[in-house]
Amino acid sequence: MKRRVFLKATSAAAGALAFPAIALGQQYKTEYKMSTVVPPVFAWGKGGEIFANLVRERTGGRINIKQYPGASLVQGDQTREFSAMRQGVIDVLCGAPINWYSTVREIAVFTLPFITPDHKSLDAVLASREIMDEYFGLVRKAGAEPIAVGETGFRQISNSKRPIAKPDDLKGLKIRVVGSPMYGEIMSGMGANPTFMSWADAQPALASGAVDGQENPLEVFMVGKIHTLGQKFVTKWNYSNDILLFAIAGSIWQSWSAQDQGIVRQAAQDAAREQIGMVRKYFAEDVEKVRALGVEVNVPTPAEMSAWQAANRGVYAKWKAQVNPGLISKIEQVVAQSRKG
Ligand code: X2X
Repeated sequence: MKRRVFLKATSAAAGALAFPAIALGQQYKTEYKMSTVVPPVFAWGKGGEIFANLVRERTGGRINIKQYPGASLVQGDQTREFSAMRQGVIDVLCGAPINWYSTVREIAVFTLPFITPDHKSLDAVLASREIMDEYFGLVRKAGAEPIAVGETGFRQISNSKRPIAKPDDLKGLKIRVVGSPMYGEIMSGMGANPTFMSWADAQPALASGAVDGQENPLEVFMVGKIHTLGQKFVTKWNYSNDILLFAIAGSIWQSWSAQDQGIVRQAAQDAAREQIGMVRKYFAEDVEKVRALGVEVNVPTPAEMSAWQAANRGVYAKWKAQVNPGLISKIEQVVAQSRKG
C-alpha cells in the first residue's frame, strides 16, 4: 500500500516536471464541456466526438473533453452558445458561427446568400492565409482560441407543399430558420414567412405542420429523416454553407501547457479533416439518395441559379454592410479568382 502511494507520488511529480503549466500551479479541470447542436450520428456531432476522443488519447486523459449534444448546456438554444462560452458554461465550441450572430456578428462571414457557390470557391477562401488570419484574429478578440475549421454543409430548402423552382414559388410558405436574422430576411425577401426556432423545436414543428419547410444540408435531412416529417420537395440551391468552427474558451486555452495546446490543435485539425470528408461524401451522393426516399429533388439550372442570386442581391448587400464589409470583400475577390481558374 505504502509503495503504491509512493509510486503515484513520484509519477505525479514527473508529470509536473514534464508539463510546466501544472508545475506553475494552473489547474486542469476534470472535465471540459463541449457543446454541439447535433449528436454524433450527424457529421457535425461526429466531428466533435472524434476531436474529444483524439484529445483524450493523445493527452493520456489529461484533457477530458465531454460532448453535450443538442446544445443542452444552453437548454437547446444554440444561439446562446458563444455567450455561454464567455460566461464559463461552455469550454469548447464545435459549432456554426451563424448561430452566434447575436453575440459576435463579425464572424458570420461565410453564410451570406450564394457567397461561395461551390466547394472549389469555399476551399479557395479557406486556403487564403490573409482571410483566415484575419478571421482567426476576430475569433480570438471575441474570447476564444480558434483551432480548426470543418464544414457544416451547403444548406438546401425543403417543404411539404410544392416544388420550388423560382423565387416566387416561396410565396406564403412558412419556413423554419435559425441563427441570424439574415436567414429570415432572405426568406421574407422572396415572399416566404420565416419562423425562428432551435433545431430541437424544428422537428416537432415540421411534424405538426406548424411550419411548411426548413433549410439544412441534405446530410442533416437524411440522417434526421426529415422526409418522414412531411417534407416532400427539396431544391438543391447551395445558398449558404457555414464552417464548423472548433474553438477553446480563451481562459481555458491559457491554462494549458504549450505542449497540450499543440496536441489539442492538431487533434481538432485531424477531426475537422475527417468531418469535412463525411460532409462531402454525403453531398456528392445526396440527390440520388434523397430521391430514393421518395422526395422530389430539384437541381437548379445555371439560369435558375442566376435568378436565385438576383433575388437575394439586396439582402446580400445589406448584410455584407452589417456583418463585416472589409473581410467579405476579400472573400468575394478570392471567390471571383477561383471561378476564373
Ligand atoms: O439548427 C440547424 O438548422 C442547424 C443544426 O443546421 C444549425 O445549427 C445551423
